[in-house]
Amino acid sequence: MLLLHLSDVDEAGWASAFAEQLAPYPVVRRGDDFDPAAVRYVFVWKPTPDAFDDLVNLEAVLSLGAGVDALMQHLRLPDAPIVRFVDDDLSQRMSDYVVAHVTMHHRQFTRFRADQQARRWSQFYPPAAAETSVGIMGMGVLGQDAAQRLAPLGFTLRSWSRTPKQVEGVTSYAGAEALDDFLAGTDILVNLLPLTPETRGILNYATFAKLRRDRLEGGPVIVNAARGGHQKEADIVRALGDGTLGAASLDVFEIEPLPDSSPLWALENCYVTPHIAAISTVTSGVRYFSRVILDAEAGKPLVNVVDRQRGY
Ligand code: NDP
Ligand code: OXD
Repeated sequence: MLLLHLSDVDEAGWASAFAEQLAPYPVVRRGDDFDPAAVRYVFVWKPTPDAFDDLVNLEAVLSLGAGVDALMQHLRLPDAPIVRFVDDDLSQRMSDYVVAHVTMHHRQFTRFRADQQARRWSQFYPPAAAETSVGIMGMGVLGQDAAQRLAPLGFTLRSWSRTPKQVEGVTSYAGAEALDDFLAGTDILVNLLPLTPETRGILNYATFAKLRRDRLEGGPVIVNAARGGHQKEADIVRALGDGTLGAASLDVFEIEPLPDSSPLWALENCYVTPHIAAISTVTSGVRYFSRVILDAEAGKPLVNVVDRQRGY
């Protein structure tokens, strides 16, 4: 039996799509009348504290989110494997966001917008893409997809991950000891890390001060589409104000929704989006997790299982 436990999304819509795809496999929602011991899979998003109570025969916890940081903090998380969402549709959506913001900053959107508003004809030529270095923090599923889509645009690419990566056209930096070298050659820093104790707060003033400063007019840029916990917003405000950063694109925030009182809303060189960079759609989510369930029921191993030790 599959149990759905989804908050803040259309649980009924997901349930009927799963029921149709998996029939005759039983699919229930938390308000339904069912035997908790019969539940083999629980599909969750923002689970409540009692979400896993009495689910004593779980094969797997299925996470609607690609990021499992909040789930890992659940106080009564069962010992079952956690399968996270990994899907081409999600990757494409995230790469759309990354490419849009990288090219916007490379082509000096903030400057030319200000010139337009001032009716100022000021010819300025941004550096060529090849002269502009995009550094991707987190070279997993999403980071690699973004790199593959940025490469044909001609950017110079580098990545930073826990372990070294061999991706054509991307210079790999790995481990905490390589972070400073990675930052020193980066003009546009794209964050696609998972949120773990090691990565929390990594987008801070000291990090920004280590980015390359001689390439982009106005200063280096950050693009954060991963988690708000990665960034220190007070440091971003300070860095945008004193020129340590030229601009920032932020899709995620320390507190979501971003409070009305946040200074980020009003900064001309800060581009705020409300955690919409990429969404797990019903179509892609049901297709992916139905395959996970049917394969597991057929005795095949689970895929994309979270390593609890690493936290992602
Ligand atoms: P993956 O697990 O596939 O990739 C994570 C990458 O980060 C890996 O390359 C890993 O290194 C690297 N990494 C992890 N810890 C460290 C560390 N301490 N130091 C250096 N590198 C590290 O994740 P995804 O690409 O699928 O997703 C990334 C994140 O994107 C998610 O966790 C989620 O928070 C966020 N996200 C945001 C969305 C949005 O709408 N804003 C939508 C979807 C996801 P290694 O390869 O060596 O293990
Ligand atoms: C995710 C997200 O982790 O939407 O999938 O943030």
